[in-house]
Amino acid sequence: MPFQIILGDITTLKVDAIVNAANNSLLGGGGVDGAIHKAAGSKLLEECRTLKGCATGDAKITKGYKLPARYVIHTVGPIWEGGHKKEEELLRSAYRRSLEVAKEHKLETVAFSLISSGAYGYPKDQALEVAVSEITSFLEEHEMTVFLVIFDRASFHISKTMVKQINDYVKKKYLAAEEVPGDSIENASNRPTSIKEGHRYRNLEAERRGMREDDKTPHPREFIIEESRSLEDFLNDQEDTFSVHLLQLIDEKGKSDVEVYKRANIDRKLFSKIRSNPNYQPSKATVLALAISLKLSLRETRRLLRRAGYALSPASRSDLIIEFFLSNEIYDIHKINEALFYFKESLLGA
Ligand code: AR6
Repeated sequence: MPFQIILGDITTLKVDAIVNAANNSLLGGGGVDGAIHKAAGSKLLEECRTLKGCATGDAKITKGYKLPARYVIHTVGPIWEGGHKKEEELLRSAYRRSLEVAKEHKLETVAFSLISSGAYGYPKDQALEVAVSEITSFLEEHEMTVFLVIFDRASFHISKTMVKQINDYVKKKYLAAEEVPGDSIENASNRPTSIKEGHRYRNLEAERRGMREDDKTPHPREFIIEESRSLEDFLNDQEDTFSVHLLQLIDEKGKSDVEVYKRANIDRKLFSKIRSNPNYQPSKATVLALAISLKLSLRETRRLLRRAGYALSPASRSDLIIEFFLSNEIYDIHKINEALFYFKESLLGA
């Protein structure tokens, strides 16, 4: 995966470079800066002294000394002063400059701490948003593997509204799967799920029965129609392999390969394996990442999953979280991965 959010201590990572949240003097401090200097040993401070400080929003590189990482990129994020002192611009610049320095040194794996989100007081959810958007937009143009290292899960924040919406959705779907008499979990996962999707099926039925479109009366036929279609799909699905079906979808959607693997957060090598091997067996996480990248509907996603021998289950919280995003047509893999990380589920991608 070109971009990954991981939990851990940045000083233990064996990568080409770790990015330090330093101050303008570059002479060490508390937080992650203190931890990095402690783990690297006094030679790091000696080299930092030769650098003559660093402006806020800029980045400078040193060797890693006793660290498992070969280099340390020292960047200085802004101190949060309420949001009207160009904090966002400066924080974006800190990420961008660090990545540019990494590129200049031909580094392939870089791990960032969440700059400014500790002693410098930048609100953690906003700091995360800036980090993800700057790193991922850089990765659209460059090949590199970038980790965003979260030190403790409790300090990982995503929007409260999003958390509530996901919780409500998961609860509703999970209970629905349990409550319908004679209904199996499998059938429940084939029902219309989002407001939009449910509405489309209701409209279909309303039309068939000569009713008004806004008639909200639930009708059992909705489910029967969906189920019988699924059987048809199932039989059709026996014809092509996952890879063949995926390539067809890419053509139909008019996307380029690069667009598809970048938006799926999977690396180029993996994508070319899938492309060149018609019998390639992907992981479920890869299939879902590709479905999101192609902006497939829930129904299309289920078909693609089936080609690879998988299904979405209403008994799996991770599947329901992904379903929440698909049914609401939110096709940003990084947003989905942030939510999965928040809920302690595995991330999508390779
Ligand atoms: N690994 C990964 N992340 C860590 C680690 C670690 N070992 N330790 C802390 N963090 P901060 P800032 C996280 O305060 O806000 C220093 O004194 C931490 O949970 O280190 O940019 C400098 O010298 C938080 O999310 O950096 C500056 O004076 C994130 O790293 C000032 O602090 C950043 O927190 C910079 O403040």
